Amino acid sequence: PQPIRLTDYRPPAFLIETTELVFALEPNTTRVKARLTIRRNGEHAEPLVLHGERLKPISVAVDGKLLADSERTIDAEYLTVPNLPDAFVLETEVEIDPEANKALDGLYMSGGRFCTQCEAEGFRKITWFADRPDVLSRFTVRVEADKKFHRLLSNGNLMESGVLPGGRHYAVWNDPFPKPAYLFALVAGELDELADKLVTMTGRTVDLKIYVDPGMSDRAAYAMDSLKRAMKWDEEVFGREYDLDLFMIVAVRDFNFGAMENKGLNIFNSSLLLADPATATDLDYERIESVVAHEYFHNWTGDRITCRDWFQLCLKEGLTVFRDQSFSADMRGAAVQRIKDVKTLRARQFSEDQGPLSHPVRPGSYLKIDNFYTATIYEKGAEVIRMLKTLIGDEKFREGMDLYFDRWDGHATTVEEFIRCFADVTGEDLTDFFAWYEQAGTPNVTLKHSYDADTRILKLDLTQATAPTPGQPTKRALPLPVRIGLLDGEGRTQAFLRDGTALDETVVVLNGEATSVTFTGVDAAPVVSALRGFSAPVTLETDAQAKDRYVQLAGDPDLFNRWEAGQDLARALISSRASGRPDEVGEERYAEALGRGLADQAADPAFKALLLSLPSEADLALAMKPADPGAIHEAREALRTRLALHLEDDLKRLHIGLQELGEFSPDAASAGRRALRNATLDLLAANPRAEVITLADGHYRAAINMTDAMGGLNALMLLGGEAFDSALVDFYERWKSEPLVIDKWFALQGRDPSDGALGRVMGLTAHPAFDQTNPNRLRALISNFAANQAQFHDPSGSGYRFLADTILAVDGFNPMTAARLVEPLGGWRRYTPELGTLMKAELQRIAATEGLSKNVYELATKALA
Ligand code: HT7
Ligand code: ZN
Repeated sequence: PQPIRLTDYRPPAFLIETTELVFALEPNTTRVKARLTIRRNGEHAEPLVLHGERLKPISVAVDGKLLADSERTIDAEYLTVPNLPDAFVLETEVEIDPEANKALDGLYMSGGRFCTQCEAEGFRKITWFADRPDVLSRFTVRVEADKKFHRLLSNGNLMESGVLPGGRHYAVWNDPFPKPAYLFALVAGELDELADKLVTMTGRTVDLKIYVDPGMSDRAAYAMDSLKRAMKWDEEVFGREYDLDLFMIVAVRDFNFGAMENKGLNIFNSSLLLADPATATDLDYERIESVVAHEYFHNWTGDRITCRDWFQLCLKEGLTVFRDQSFSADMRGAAVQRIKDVKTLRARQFSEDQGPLSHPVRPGSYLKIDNFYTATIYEKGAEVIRMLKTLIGDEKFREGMDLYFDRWDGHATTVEEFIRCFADVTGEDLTDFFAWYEQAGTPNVTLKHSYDADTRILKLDLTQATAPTPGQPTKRALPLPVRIGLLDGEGRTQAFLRDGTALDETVVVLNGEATSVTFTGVDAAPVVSALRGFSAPVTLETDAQAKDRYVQLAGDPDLFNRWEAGQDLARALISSRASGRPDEVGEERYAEALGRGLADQAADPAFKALLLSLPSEADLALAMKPADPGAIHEAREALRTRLALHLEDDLKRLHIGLQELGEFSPDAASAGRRALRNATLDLLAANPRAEVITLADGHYRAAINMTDAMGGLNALMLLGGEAFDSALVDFYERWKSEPLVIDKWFALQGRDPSDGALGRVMGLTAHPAFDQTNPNRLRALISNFAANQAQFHDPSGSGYRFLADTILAVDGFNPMTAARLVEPLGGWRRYTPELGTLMKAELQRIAATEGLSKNVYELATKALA
């Protein structure tokens, strides 16, 4: 297959001004009629070429005249019509089979309902169309179906509805905003409605409706509350008001991704919408809040202003992640939110950047765009916006955003044009900054300090270098904002002078390969607190000593760096152990420092919970070259055991003291207390004894919400044995009619680090509740197993073989989801030669399989290159 390249971009040959669709819905034989008013774009004599896949042609007519077979060509990917006038009406009719569509792309059925997923290229499986984001059209959609499909929904405003002969009914929807086809949506089926209203900043009343499985509307209350908060926040922080009179969200069980921002009709994976205390954890609540906000924010950053082509994906995704992270920071506390965001960035994006699939935030080529919904586009894309804001300041950032909304509303645009708005409002040349979009890889920054007590001068020397990535052997220096503050030996903030100005904190811009900066008036030998708030997405090496890290861990006012100091210390201790040189004195000292952190009355419980959790095994594997997952697991567990022993009394005290007495509330403070209580139990489980088993079992059985039930079950899993087996049975029996809860049951077993995990996981694939056509269930078991470092990387290679077999099986019906499973094998070069060879062999087997989808082929071959 030939790659698609950014440099090959050409404006569309034809524009589609209006699109009228008529859907006659039937599960196996849906008829789709399209009436498109089309205009030639510029002077040329090219034929009209529309995308269309898996469509059964019924008819094609131009200006009312049916075309003979000889007047048009239809192949597996396109409809081509030559010799057309400059403006004309194209009418087509096709038949499709939604029930047979297990790829969940285009129009398909989920739980007996019709629904759509059109981003990125699903619309072409519904009808012939210019399925590219720069063709914006005004849509009118008539949906007809049997009355048992009670709700008939599409984008925009409801214009008309009524009854048809033969037990059928219809609804007509009009979306006044021109949109690309990827934002089209249709849903039909039996759904309950949760309704609310919101008065916007200009006093307009908007109807808000969330549609869910019958009987589930109570579980949409938190999503509705999140939506209203997000709408108000976007008005207050970005000045953006909702534009239609109706905003709808629908939850579906079968969905390849988290959610989708279709104009006025968002479609959500039910796991990111439905919540009540009994069935959802605090993490579910947190995600619901952030994803509801994310999809809503797309209304301006994605729908009103969209991407010119798919290479510009970060234009909407990176920016919208930045917006949802800012919203969550305002809702839940900036420091804790930032720590969680950086943990995600490191776990997903840094590992992507260290492997063969490393790519720039704006890639230059692809085979299947579905493969580029990556952590680099999303998470690193958000980091780039965050740095831009740090570099130009809050006010100029808002001015630039306002200009962007004014200038590009109603258009499809590019990342260059986005950055140009900030260059225009600041008068700065942002050419160097733009390189962040084009260069792949994680810069490594070094910082060295020298302090002269006599002159009270501190000199900081910073350098940066980025290792080569596939296709980019040489790298340039990028403009990097490094936020810095100073502490004294007691952990107190030290003021200093920079260019004569007294400061507590400053941003040093590393704008080349190396830079030096001098601070004067530094009274005492400083502890340098650098890269505060993780001000740039880099790895940082400093000349700080362990004693400096302890000063920071005890009281760096920058909570990100306080947490980071603990992680750095833990990383060093675990890697010493993993390489056979345990530092027992250091481990005791670390345990004591954590004990002081736990006792700090001023600290937020959510922060303490983060402090207690050690760097993940995947995170540690990134730092160990070559990575030995077995050794990392053992070393990390040994440190956990030491902490559990040393902190036993504190942990038990907290576990009792944090027990919830009142009613469940999903707010951040309550969630933080539950997180801390569950973290104490998790750590206690590292020192297995009958007493701890009783504690975990009691925790599980007394739980009155899902967060605590999962906390108890997780601890029992770590402890193993009969108590765990019986809790697993109990959990299944209790929740077997709740698919979202049973996903958790599968996920937990996928994560089980004890020996024999693969056999159990394979056994679970034969469980009556396992269904590989449902992405949530598939990922719950398989992706969690592939992230289970100790067991997936079993030296026999059986874990790799199992994953490859699963990828090949799923590729037969859902290539997009199959491709997302390839990534755990992609990092084969980072592991010990024995493991790497076995991983590579499975990738080779996948790549050599006949009939592979483009999705899996692209990732497997790139991983091997
Ligand atoms: N913009 C949405 C992306 C998405 C998607 C992409 C590929 C295949 C299926 C998909 N479903 C949704 C979601 C978002 O980022 O907001
Ligand atoms: Zn998005």
